[in-house]
Amino acid sequence: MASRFNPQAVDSHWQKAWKDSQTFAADTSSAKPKSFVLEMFPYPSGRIHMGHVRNYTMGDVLARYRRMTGHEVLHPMGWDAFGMPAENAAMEKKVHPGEWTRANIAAMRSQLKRLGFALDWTRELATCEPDYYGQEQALFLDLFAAGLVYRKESAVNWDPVDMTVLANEQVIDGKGWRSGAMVERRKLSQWFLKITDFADDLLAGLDELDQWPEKVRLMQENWIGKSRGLRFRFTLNEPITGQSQLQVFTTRPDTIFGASFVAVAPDHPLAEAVASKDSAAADFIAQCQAGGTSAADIESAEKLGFDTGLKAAHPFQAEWELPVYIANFVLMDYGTGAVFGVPAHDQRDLDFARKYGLPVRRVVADGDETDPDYAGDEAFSGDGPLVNSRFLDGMDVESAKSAVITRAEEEGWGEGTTEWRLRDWGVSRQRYWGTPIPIIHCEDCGPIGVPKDQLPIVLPDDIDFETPGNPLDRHPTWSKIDCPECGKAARRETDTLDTFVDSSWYFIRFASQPDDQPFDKAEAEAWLPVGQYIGGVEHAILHLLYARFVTRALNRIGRLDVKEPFAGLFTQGMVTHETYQMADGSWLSPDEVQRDGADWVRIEGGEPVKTGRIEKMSKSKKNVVDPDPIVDQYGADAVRWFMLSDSPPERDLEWSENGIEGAWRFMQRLWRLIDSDSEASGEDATLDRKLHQTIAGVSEDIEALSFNKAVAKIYELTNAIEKADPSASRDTAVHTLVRLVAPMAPHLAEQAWQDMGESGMIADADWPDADPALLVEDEVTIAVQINGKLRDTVSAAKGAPKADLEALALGSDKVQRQLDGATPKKIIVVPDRLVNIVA
Ligand code: ANZ
Ligand code: ZN
Repeated sequence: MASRFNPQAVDSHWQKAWKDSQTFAADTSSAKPKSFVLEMFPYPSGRIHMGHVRNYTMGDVLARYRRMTGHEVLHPMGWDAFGMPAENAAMEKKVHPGEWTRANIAAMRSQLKRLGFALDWTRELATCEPDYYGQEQALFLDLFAAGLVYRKESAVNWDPVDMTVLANEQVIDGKGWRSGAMVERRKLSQWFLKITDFADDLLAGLDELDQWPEKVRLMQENWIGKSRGLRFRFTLNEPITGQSQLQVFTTRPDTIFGASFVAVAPDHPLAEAVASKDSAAADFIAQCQAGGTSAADIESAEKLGFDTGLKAAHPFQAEWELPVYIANFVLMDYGTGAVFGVPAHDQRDLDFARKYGLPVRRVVADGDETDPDYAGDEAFSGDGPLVNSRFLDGMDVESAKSAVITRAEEEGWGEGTTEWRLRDWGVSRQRYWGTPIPIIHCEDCGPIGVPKDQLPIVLPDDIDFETPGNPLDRHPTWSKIDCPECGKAARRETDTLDTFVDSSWYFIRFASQPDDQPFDKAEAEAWLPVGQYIGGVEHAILHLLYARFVTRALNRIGRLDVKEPFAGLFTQGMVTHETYQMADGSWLSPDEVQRDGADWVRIEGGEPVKTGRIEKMSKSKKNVVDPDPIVDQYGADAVRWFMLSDSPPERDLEWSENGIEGAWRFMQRLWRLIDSDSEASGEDATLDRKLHQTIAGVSEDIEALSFNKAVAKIYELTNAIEKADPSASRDTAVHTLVRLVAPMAPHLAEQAWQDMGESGMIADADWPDADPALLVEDEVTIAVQINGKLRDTVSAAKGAPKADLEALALGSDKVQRQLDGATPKKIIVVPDRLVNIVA
């Protein structure tokens, strides 16, 4: 056995051995209990980064541990391969999105393979391949047939120069990212999935997800946003297009006596009616259409209004008239598209009221402050007793809400409602690199689903990326098709699906991937739900919600019995690194700098370098460390070890040269220890106990994903073995230690296992069992008190008789010094705990 661990030789040897024997291929027909371990699949951007390495290492440790504890494990990998970066690359580098994506996948796959992950590569999938997205089209058609897909007009970001629809992230400060033109809001007919049908169930289901972080459940709850509200009607002073009532929606009916205006959305029928007679109103509405469609764009835009001259009568006092505005911050597709404004208690309304000189009336007391005229510039949205509100005075906000709803219902001018923040999921994207929506538009038959025997609808390859806009729309022939029902010339849908659709069912396809359907029910259910899902907290809302929705939708149409896709969820912290900056503010990467005493300098040129904050690795700050050269230098196991050892997995991990070197040194220490296998005889009871406590502790820590704690226990055991004299116990401890580190440092463990003469691969070996008899401490610490004050502690055998403990306590030097010759009056002994001497 070589005395130095040489990962350059060992890593690739074992990676090949695992591959040749298909060690990690999951067998659905296995009788063992099944365990589905999944990390969020990566977007093929081109390179694996340290965040991936950390994420996949955690999942890998769990997957390998589960195998060793007798489970049949499914641990797959694939690629979330559609999306805009590929189209941007096509435009910038003149390379086809498919070519760019597939090259990236190849590069990242070989990077991942070098880390020795226990992955079932036979199930690898990429969402951009027809064998995946064709099955997604089949699922879409099933949901369409079940009435869970519909079409409606909805606003998009329109770039008037590039003549194209922009995604929200392509709108920067209200301007198109390429053209720099002011973006307009336009209406387009788009496809929606009925996630709101499941709002109640998605909310209720959160209660049962007890292996999810509380924080993520809360984020989902807020996103779904169930609230109680009131819809009610204001009577207008003059009817407009025959309507004398205007319906509004509020979640704060308690504030009704603080109302100072009513406002409608620019695309509300009332606004349109006013505009048809008043060109100033029409101009104002046109002005509102500029700017992005995202909630953030609307939130940050200046609050603008147009006074229609109409008046609305207060529901509790008809002579109290409120002006009716058209306002840019009111959205047509929320509530009723009309609101009443309460400036003292809503910041938006306050900004608006200050701008247009409207009254600001306080109706909820803020501590001692009850003055009806509010002069400040911060709205108070907290709780407090109602004031200046007639019959509501003195009530808290909740009771006042109920009181107003009750009155509205009794008097017939409004109804209490349950409102959801959750909207239906708009899945149409006017882009090329995505799943084509399998719909055909016929003038006579309307939109109809593509017959399933025509799937997959494959993306055309001959695409021109020179002109902006949706290439599918411009393609000369692709969209031309005859109507499958009447045979008339018709047109294919040229929108593609939001890439979140691709990632909302990939875990099912991992579990079962037949050629002729999206998945086989029984086979998928053999694995689902995913036992442990691991990924970044940036996906805590949308991805997880969409996956939960799609699973429920498949359940409703009878394709699956499970409803929740992920039983356990873990969100890991980020990998961070110090940043380095030159005097002129430009960033330097870690390999461009070096230490000079206590300072840092640029390697080339020697200029002084300022070290900046520790931040998430990012290209813009150049503080990225590429895994490849690190693996070259230290081997996969040291990298994996460092990823696990330094911080709790939910916290950020700071990448450091010292850290990786420490991990490397520990690999060498382990190796030397294994090399010291002595074939000695004799027992070492202390070491036996330490070993079994470590087995129990490491098992518990891995189950809880507390990898850093498991690592700390392995360090302790290693120290204990190093200090112990040769014995049979010591040899057992070394052999067992190899099994304990196998999930974390699998290459070293395989090599050691073989060199120690064990048979088979350690990946297939059993996890060691902890002997319960050795887990009990048989030494206890006894507190020795004099007159109730702690004076000393002594160790004694567990269960030692009272007389022995008394003798031990009196034998203590400290106790004798304190007693100073006095005879104790009484001695109280609590077995295994304490001795109190009364003097
Ligand atoms: C009066 C009021 C007083 C309101 C107050 C808030 C605070 P959430 O809770 O997020 O659901 N609103 C209603 N429909 C709207 C629309 N289409 N566009 C913009 N704003 C709209 O928000 C509900 C509140 O948002 C409603 O309650 C309404 O303003 C406003 F102190 O009514 B509130
Ligand atoms: Zn037709």
